[in-house]
Amino acid sequence: MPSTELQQQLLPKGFLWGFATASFQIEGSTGADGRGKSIWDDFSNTPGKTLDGKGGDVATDSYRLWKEDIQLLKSYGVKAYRFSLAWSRIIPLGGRNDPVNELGIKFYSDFIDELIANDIVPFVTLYHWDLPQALHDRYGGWLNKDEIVQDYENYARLCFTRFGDRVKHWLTLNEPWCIAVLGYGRGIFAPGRSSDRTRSSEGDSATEPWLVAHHEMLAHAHAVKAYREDFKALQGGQIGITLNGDWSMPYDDSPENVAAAQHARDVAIGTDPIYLGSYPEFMKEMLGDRLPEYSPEEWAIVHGSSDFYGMNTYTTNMIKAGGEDEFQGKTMYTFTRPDGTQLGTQAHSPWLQTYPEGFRALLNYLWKRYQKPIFVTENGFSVKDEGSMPLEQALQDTDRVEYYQGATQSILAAIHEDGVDIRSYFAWSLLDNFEWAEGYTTRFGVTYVDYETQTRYPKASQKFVTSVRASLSALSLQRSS
Ligand code: GBH
Repeated sequence: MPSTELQQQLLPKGFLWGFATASFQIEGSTGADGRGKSIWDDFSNTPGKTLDGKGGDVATDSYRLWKEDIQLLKSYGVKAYRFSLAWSRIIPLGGRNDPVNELGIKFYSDFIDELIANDIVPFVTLYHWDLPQALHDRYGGWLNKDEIVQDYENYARLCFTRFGDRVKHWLTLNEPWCIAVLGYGRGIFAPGRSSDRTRSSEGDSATEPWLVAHHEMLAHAHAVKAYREDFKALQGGQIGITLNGDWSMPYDDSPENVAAAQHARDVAIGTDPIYLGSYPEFMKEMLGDRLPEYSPEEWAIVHGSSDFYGMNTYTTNMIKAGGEDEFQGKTMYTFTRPDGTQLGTQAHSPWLQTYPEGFRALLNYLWKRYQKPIFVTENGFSVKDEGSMPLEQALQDTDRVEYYQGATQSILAAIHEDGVDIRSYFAWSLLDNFEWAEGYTTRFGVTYVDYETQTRYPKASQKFVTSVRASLSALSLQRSS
């Protein structure tokens, strides 16, 4: 192979690739070993809240099958595994004066040891949406700034103390936009608050999501401050936040739509406070006095509170100006081009189409705007109707293979042709699992889960991802030796 071509095949040294999951989506065993309820427990079992009426009581049964899951990861040859801790297993009632559950700590401690024994780097999310129910009941959870910031920091400190000798990669919060907007605005995720009274008897979609987002930023920033001041020197890890951010592309080149694409990004990927120390002008205009202000002391903690740029990204939207949806920056999203064709291959999830060029564009945008190393912490695809296919057919997940092919090319091009500093790639997900409001109807795994028997079957996409990564890593090794 000519050397330039070889060069383009390489992954940077130390690049972490693997799969991601989240506690509530896989663990099940919601009553085991002293775990307290999370806000998703009852919500997911409430009729009408999930598409198939199923909740997270069993999920992929991974609390019991954890050793099997680690063997699966091992057999896939991964370097790293991104998973989340269930706060209510560790502190069942959640608060800073509530009892700690040693059985919950032991579960995650053993899990981390077993990953390391199998040469898999643990990449840990502290919070992937499963707030202890007791904190919601006690003081309104994320709506209560003083309480949640202190309780979250206390929980984070406990995790650093008990796991930080072995965990060197921390994510504070997964997708704060989803927590705020889907949980307190659209009301489709727990705790399901919204102004829409057909959904919820309480809530105010005009104010609560922005308050929740503000409190999330502060909770995150206080946890990072605690880590940097009291743990980092000894433990030597990195800590940051991870955000959902899909690429937005103007629908056409009219000036309104070009401006709208930036507005969509300002709201959906609203990370300027953390990385630039200010709000985007557009958010100030759109929200006026509904946009919560940080005090100078708070700005000092929030600005710079992430060691890297953590990014979950799935798709690209074409953006038209107009409409009243503040959560999209008063723009309209579409996958239909002006000539009537579709942007890419439609997934089972209505919000998702394949468009690898958008992934590359997003990587470039983030690198130029924020100048931080990028950790891609989620990226994946749900094949249309996979949940209702016979097993043999579901295992031939060609659309997902093509999605990962495109993503791999985009990552390599961004690294080698565009000079973007990318440090990880985690495919979502290791397993089909509880897909929140969509229940089990939507499957994102590279491993098929038969929920009747909890048997795992590798799909074609797993074989693709594993073989492409294996050859890239082998080349990288040859080169560095
Ligand atoms: C991730 O979010 C989650 O981190 C993960 O837990 C989940 O399983 C995975 O995606 C697959 O869904 O039309 O207003 O309802 C991805 C980011 C942002 C994608 C919100 C869906 C729907 C917006 N998500 N989006 S809306």
